Amino acid sequence: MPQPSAEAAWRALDRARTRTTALTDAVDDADLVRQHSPLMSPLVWDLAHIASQEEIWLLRAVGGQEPMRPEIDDLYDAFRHPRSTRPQLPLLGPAEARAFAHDVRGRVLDLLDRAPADDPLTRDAFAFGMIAQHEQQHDETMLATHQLRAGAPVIDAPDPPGATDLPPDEVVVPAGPFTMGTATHPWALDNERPAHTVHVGAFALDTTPVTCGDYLRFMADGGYDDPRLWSPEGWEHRMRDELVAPAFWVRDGDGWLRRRFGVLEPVPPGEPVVHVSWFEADAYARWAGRRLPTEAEWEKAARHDPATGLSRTYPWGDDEPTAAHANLGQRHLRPAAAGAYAAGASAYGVRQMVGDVWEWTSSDFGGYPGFRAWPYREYSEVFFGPDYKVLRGGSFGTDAVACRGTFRNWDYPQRRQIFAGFRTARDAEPH
Ligand code: AVJ
Ligand code: FE
Repeated sequence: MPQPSAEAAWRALDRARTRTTALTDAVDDADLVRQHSPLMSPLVWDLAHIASQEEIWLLRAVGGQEPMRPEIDDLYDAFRHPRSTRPQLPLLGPAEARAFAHDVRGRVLDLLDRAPADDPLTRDAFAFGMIAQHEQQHDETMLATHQLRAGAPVIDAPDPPGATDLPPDEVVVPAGPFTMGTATHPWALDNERPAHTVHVGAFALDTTPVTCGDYLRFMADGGYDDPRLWSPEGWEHRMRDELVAPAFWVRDGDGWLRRRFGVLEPVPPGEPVVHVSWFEADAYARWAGRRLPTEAEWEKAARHDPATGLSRTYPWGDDEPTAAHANLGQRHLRPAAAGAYAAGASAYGVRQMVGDVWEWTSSDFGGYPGFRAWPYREYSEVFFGPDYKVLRGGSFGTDAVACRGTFRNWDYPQRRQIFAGFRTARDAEPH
């Protein structure tokens, strides 16, 4: 299997730690150990869990070292303790967690420094890339925890670029095969492999994610009050949780405001809607006379280049994402307006597939034909089945190292705390 270079892996680890430090230093110790929502861990758990996974996969598995603190393994095993119960555990305190993370990273540096270029270590560079992605995934989770915390703002970022031009509402992707997944991307995780050919029927896809303005029309048209627009489970969820708007929206007279990282602001009509569940996205699509795209449709529209017949790494090609391509990496703390990032368009002219908001697809999470769990079943395989829906494309809170045209995320269809939005599709006549 192709390997990321050890140097690239090191840069990615370093960038992840800068972000972890910023997210955990932004709040005081009381806030670090507090549980801001039963859906989330205290931030101090994420911090020590990041270090614990790094110790297990880099120092023990790659470096052959003895466990540093075997007695804490259990506390940071995500499968032993659900998020809601983590505050009750005898967790490392803020100072201890920071010291543990610092110690582990120091030893990882030593390991890399001592390894000659042809050492098996550099052949194991995938493990370093996997751990960099793991830390960044938890950084995005910690960013979602920041969004859930009450109180004055503690993080800030400049606004993203605006829309340049509005593309046509939808594009048609003709029927035909494309290559889904990857056999060669050095950072790809097990669920992105192997590459395989999928035949996709003709479909039309929104060129941008659904905006808050679009979503307000669904709300104003009684979308939340019409059970015919919802799946049975979705309607149950809407009734039980008394949903009337996306998460973090606050009524303001006849209109709506939204709370974003501690700031109350008008709902921006031109910006992709975020913090909606799969059930809400599904109901909106039905209201619009459309449907959510399947995962294969999403990936074909993002990656397939009809001129070459090949699948690209990113919608725009194989170049690494820059600030001109996509809203990634917590450079901004909100999605960019629909119609931004013309340079990030796919071969079919679809915009903002990578970055801005995770996009719900209609597909359940499963393994591709020939899937092999690697290096551990608990990364993906244990989640396969009808309980989880696939999300694609990454959000403004996703780092580039954990985002590409093949990257797959998944969550329960009722979840709204993640940075998730959607776009819609419809069947198209074959020509
Ligand atoms: C891929 C985002 C669903 O956060 O549960 C973190 C990533 N896996 N630690 C998650 C993950 C193990 C995972 N998601
Ligand atoms: Fe984890």
